[in-house]
Amino acid sequence: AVNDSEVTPFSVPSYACQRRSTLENHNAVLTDALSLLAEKAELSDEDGRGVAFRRAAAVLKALPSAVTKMSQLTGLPCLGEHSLRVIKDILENGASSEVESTKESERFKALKVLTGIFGVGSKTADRWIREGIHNLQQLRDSGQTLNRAQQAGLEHYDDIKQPVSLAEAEAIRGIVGKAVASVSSEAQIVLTGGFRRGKLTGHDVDFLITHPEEGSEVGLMPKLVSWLESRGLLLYQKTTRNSYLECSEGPGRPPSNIDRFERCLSIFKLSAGQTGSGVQSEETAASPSATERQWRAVRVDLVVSPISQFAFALLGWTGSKLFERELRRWAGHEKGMSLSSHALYDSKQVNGSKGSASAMEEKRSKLISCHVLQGRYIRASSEEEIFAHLGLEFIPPTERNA
Ligand code: TTP
Ligand code: MN
Ligand code: MN
Ligand code: MN
Repeated sequence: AVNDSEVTPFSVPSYACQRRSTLENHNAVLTDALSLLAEKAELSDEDGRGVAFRRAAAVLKALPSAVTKMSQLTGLPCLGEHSLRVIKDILENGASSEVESTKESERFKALKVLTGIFGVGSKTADRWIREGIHNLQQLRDSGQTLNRAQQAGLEHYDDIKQPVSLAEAEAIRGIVGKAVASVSSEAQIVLTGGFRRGKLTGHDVDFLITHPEEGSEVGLMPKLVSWLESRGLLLYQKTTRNSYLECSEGPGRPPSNIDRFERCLSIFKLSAGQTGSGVQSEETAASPSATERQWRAVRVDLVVSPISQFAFALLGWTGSKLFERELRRWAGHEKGMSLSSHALYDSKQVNGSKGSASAMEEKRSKLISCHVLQGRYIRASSEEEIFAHLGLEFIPPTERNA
């Protein structure tokens, strides 16, 4: 055994967007525990705490080998008192009491089941739990009014909770690609989300669609949805139109974190024949009916972006969610810039002056910029350019699995 004085502490940069996070994880037991606590916090509307656990988990994911001693963690960023306590518990006792009791908690289990229904968020789930609804049967029996998304979510619950395989994602890529080509000969489509990061399974399939000629992307989504619907390929869809130019403060407003692209959240009907093999193998079938019928339901997200915003949209929709959050935090805190899935805005370049503005000046310029464009928008036509503008080394999609 190595004694503590010989232990070399690990070292990683503070922001996840400064690190290369592959899918390889030498600390899965620890990161699973911290992720579960993050999930509990998020389901309890404690977002700050959730992010803290997500950041701690991401730091452990980035380590080159398994943590065996607390002393190896000295000096690592983002490991708060609470996360360290959980890690220590696991290293010393093989498990964290807090994690174990969370897993057993009726409230946590109910929140997981209910928010697992497409269209149900933590607020709705919480209300239902307070009304005594803890599972799907109780929800069905309750006579609760469900919106269209929730009805579809409940109906296809077993299929949707089943992970989507890469083969299924590729099959859907083929179908959506054909649909896009049919409605516009020049429109382009890319697979984004977890599959672009090299994941072999996902909870859904994400696509970004654009057109090489600015403005020609307008109207693509309704045509695409009609094409798919007329062929019976959609079990559910809800399209939200682009609202980027509707911000009350006008175009001078620095971009917010919420993106406003035209998007379609859908549930696809994927036939067994389309994946080239059976939809589900006998062993993994959720229910007999899932093998008898020759199709399964798959969540698919479609987003349309104008070409001028494509690089930002691609970066924003590739994830991971924590990587995105860290990019925006880096931009804001370290560079005085504001990054969204639409644009990069340099708020410190007021009247052409360079150098870092004081906090007061920055606050003032942000207030003014609601009315007059003070900073400047930075153009970029590739992800590489965006990283360069942010003063970051380029991290390819497969290394954004923070
Ligand atoms: P998700 O599809 O939720 O996540 P994922 O693809 O990384 O993981 P999974 O395999 O479980 O599907 O989101 C993909 C990316 O899209 C994520 O980086 C954040 C981004 N995104 C937005 O920008 N706006 C949104 O409203 C949503 C839901 C996601
Ligand atoms: Mn390794
Ligand atoms: Mn996804
Ligand atoms: Mn998605």
